[in-house]
Amino acid sequence: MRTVRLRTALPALAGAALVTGTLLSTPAEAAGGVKIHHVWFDSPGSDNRSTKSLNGEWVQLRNTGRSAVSLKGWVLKDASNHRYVFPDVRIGAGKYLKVHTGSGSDTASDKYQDRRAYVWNNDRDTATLTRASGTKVSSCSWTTRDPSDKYC
Ligand SMILES: [Ca+2]
Repeated sequence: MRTVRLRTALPALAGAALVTGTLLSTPAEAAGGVKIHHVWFDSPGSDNRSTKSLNGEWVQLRNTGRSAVSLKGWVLKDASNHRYVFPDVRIGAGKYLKVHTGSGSDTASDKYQDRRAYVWNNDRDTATLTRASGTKVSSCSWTTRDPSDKYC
């Protein structure tokens, strides 16, 4: 009985592997290469809500894939569901993108949430990145055991 099940399961597994292999070249699979790379959750100095201090708090994404990925509509959120929705921006293969909490002018490598309050808790929190569809792509958690920042 067991042998029969294995024999029938193997071709199915091989088929699944083939399908996965085929999908590797699609944009959906390439999107899997985007990760939360580094989070600076406790900005330097006192938390005085100055623009400089707010922007000293950031999340850096990295595209580890081999093709550019559009982040349009993707969401970066904390454990309390404070959400940042990405504009129509692409992250190139092997490139980094930093999302600052405070105000500023967006560039190719730096985006600004334009907030007047901190988002990433200093004691513990989780940053989560999802696609526009809501599918989770990456997350990063920290506690007071970590210093002011965390590599994920
Ligand atoms: Ca903070």
